Amino acid sequence: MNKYVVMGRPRAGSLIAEFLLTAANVEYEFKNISIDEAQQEDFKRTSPFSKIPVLLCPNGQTIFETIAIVIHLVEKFPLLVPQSSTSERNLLWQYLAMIQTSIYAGYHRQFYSHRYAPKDAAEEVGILAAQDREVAYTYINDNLKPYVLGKNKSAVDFYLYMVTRWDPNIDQLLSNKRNLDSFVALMKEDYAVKKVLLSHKL
Ligand SMILES: N[C@@H](CCC(=O)N[C@@H](CS)C(=O)NCC(=O)O)C(=O)O
Repeated sequence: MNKYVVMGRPRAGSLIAEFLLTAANVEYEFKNISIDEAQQEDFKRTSPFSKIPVLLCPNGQTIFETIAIVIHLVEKFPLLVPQSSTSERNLLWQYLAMIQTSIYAGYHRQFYSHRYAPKDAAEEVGILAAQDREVAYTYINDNLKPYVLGKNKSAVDFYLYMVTRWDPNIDQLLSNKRNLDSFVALMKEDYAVKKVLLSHKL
């Protein structure tokens, strides 16, 4: 059988696909896509905004957009999530959506502010994005027990851990968020996290 191929870059959003495949004990290949390669017409036919991650499935289908990749993987490998039609499952989707729109996209709005507003307003866009992120992180921190869905680790924990890795000032972020601080420490010890980060020498 063909293997999954995760197209991405070592520190980037492709980590979530690698964490989930590793947690599900599924072999995959990692294909590095440089910024230049992502701009090529060939890659744009697969991912129109030149973004990674892209997941190439064993049947040849490619999937872009992180949330779509996560949904594909949790449907394929149900051990990564609570059963369907449970209240935990509803919370899984809620937190995935929240992390995607407020935190993941928030980092993007801050680090690439010039893409979202004219020069004279770009800095303000970054500040607003950072404020939104703080609201999301504070809410998540208040509800962590010790994982996002309670006592059982699930796919959304890997997602949350991945985005915290991008914070420009992680010490400051965690300084007033005790639960999030403990969560990050727990996730650093996770088997899949350690294996994937080691594979990239991170
Ligand atoms: N909505 C996309 C966003 C993906 C994204 O922003 N990827 C970043 C790397 S983590 C990227 O490719 N950035 C290059 C660029 O924006 O040109 C998703 O969720 O997959």
